[in-house]
Amino acid sequence: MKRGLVIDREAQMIGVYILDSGEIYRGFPRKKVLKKTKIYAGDYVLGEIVDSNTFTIEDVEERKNFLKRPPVANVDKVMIVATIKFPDFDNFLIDNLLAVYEYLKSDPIIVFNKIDLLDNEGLKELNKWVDIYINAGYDVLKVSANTGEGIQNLKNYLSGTISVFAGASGVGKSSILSKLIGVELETRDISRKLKRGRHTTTGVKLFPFGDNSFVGDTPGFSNVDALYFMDKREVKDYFREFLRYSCKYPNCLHINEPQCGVKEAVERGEIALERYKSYLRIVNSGN
Ligand SMILES: Nc1nc2c(ncn2[C@@H]2O[C@H](COP(=O)(O)OP(=O)(O)OP(=O)(O)O)[C@@H](O)[C@H]2O)c(=O)[nH]1
Ligand SMILES: [Mg+2]
Ligand SMILES: [Zn+2]
Repeated sequence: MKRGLVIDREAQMIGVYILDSGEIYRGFPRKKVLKKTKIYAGDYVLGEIVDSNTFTIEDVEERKNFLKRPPVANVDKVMIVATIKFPDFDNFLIDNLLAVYEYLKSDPIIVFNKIDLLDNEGLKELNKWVDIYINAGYDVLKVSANTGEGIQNLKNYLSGTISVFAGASGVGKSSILSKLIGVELETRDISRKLKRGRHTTTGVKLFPFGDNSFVGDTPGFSNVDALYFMDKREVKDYFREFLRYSCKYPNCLHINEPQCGVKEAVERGEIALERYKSYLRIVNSGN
């Protein structure tokens, strides 16, 4: 049997990318498969090529995660795109997105875009936030979709992964997507075979690029409230840097409790005050 990745999922359409050859087929799941599970973009499937267009899906591998927004399985990285200017940086939104995607068992990273627009003051601001998020334990990349700066580095970073975008409107998600895949889209019409029977664009497509890397075309959350997903007592578990400290009380919410390792770390400057303020704002919004 051959192993493939579902890269196009929409209505009755299943596009399967064969992992060792890069060929694309239309997938038809056996009845026994449909009985067992739905099929999503990002699913790894096993099956047989039966003719030049058709791949019968005999099995779907267990998923490591599933994002509902967008509906993609096995997401390795969520690129949370942000800008310092145009639009202004919104750290509270970023902190919510980081918590939510971590909660959804994907690995969020931060991609600062539009660095071409920054003057010296803007660059200082950028570096301040980069330090804060690196210290918190997140990977941070700096790019410009306009000049192409940092794009090759981003490609290398994403090599071999399935990734999707999230982040506010206007930060440049679509622009980065076309930079990542642009050339290949022109030279290789990956969706030609799959277009027959396409209806409205409610589905998700994963675009192959680089070295067995795939990126989703449908962005996830542009705005999100962590308490929509989790109880306020759980939020602390999704601020990565908090997990390095221990407190007198195992259920410490790091608010008013005595001998709180997290508050002490904030006082010592080891945890950024900006992050801690976001945490309090999330937790206090849930009363
Ligand atoms: N100067 C500069 N402009 C950029 C850059 N990236 C994107 N833009 C511009 O920013 C605007 C918004 O970019 P999009 O890629 O549409 O942003 P988006 O995140 O997809 O926005 P939504 O689809 O509304 O969520 C466009 O006018 C882009 O040309 C960049 O690196 N530098
Ligand atoms: Mg867009
Ligand atoms: Zn505490």
